[in-house]
Amino acid sequence: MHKRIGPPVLVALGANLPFEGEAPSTTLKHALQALAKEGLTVLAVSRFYATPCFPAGSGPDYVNAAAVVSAGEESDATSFLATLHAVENRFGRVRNKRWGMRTLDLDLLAVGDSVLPDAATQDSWRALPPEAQVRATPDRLILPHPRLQDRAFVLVPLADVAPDWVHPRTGQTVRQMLDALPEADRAAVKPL
Ligand code: A4P
Ligand code: MG
Repeated sequence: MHKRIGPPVLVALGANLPFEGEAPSTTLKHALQALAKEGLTVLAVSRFYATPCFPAGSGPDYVNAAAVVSAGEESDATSFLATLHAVENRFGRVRNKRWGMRTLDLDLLAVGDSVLPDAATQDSWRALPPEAQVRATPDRLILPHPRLQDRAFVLVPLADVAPDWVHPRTGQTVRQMLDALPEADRAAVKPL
């Protein structure tokens, strides 16, 4: 019997604090193994990158990476996010401050070309001005991840594994989104 692959699921990984004495890059490797144990098939993993903390000066540098995973037929976006949160918790993630330092952050960037909860809501989160981004935290899953197109620390790793993925609302590929960022942002993301 054929196992259906389902839509590609794009995941961003980040960490900027050690967990149980292990460096962030080790935590990311273990997190990828944990996703596989949760039944996800890890199809591709980007290089690992050292990236300056955003907002600037708010903590140590991050290690960031991206992965393409598949859940076969079990491709419900909400259960993906629950799986990511379960793995974050296992690696010591404490949610105290939004955009705060963390031992592990797993964000769901996209599930194929799904737009959630609907196009108008995704558009309004994507268009949020920077001042409002700091204050507003979504209380439900937004797909694609609303800040995906803004961040070199997401797009540079993602371009390793899914350069031709097309944003379902803007029509831009990962490569095009990356090219639209300031050169200084791209240059600050360095392979480990
Ligand atoms: N949520 C809605 N949509 C999504 C989605 N597509 N993926 C909800 C993940 N979560 C989503 O997330 C806050 C709320 O957003 C949750 O209730 C979730 O259901 P969170 O993971 O609890 O909190 P967070 O991680 O602090 O917020 P967020 O928005 O994920 O933070 P960011 O935007 O990921 O920023 N600098 C560098 N260099 N590298 C980094 O990786 N990461 C952050 C975190 C800040 N600075 C960084 C990095
Ligand atoms: Mg997060």
